[in-house]
Amino acid sequence: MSSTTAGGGRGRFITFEGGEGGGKSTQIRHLAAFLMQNGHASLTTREPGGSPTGEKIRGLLLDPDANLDAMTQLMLFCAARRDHVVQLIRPALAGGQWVLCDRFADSTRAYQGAAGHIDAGLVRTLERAAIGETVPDLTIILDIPPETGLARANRRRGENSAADAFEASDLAFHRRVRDGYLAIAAAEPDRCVMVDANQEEGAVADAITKLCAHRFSLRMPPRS
Ligand code: T5A
Repeated sequence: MSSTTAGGGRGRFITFEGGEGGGKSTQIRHLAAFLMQNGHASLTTREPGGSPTGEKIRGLLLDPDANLDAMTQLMLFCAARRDHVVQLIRPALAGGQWVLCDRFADSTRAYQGAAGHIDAGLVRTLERAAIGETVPDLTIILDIPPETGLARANRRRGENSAADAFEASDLAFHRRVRDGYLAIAAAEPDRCVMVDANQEEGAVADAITKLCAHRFSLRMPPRS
């Protein structure tokens, strides 16, 4: 978690979503810098995790040896999310910070719901219990073919460390994750915007900068 302290006004909640290796962490760094140029303090956080208890639950969820079924994962993700929302996200928004979150409730819809075959109604019921009214103002879905995203994630991890419990899932699972995100974007076009993540890092950053400038009436950086 990292935080900047300049700026003021009402906080906004922006989540980054998508399959493995889409570049969420990379793009959050670019957006935080752009927001700072506009005088907005931002808090960067992630799921699973974000709060001290959430980070402990993260350890359980990503352990490749834990062999958790999708229902157990669902409950743990929602418990971790509830703590994260209560302990960190709501206080930051109330204090005027912009919160940039690497994954949030849509990950559960896509991974445990669409890919893990858990009933969508149950997923949504637990989502409401976990987040209440704390719904993102904007969700940026970084769309990338799973083969490309997994290759990026593998390269970053290197050959000597093991894939986590989700990276190790088969390609069919990751295709269902992508389909899940496409369905979310189609169902909630006001909140969710798909961005093509299969392009050079700077091009993705430009697309997100323009999108946020337009959505939140921010000043674009001067052309270099
Ligand atoms: N999960 C999570 C669920 O199943 N349900 C849930 O409810 C939640 C919240 C979390 C796992 O948990 C699952 C989903 C995940 O499998 P994680 O370790 O937090 O796992 O990892 P991810 O969120 O999947 O994120 P990644 O670390 O895989 O990737 P990012 O953040 O999307 O990508 P990033 O920025 O780290 O970039 C990856 C690599 O690609 C390069 C970067 O330099 C880096 O090496 N890169 C690019 N290369 C080429 N072109 C570009 N445009 C690039 N952008 C970045």
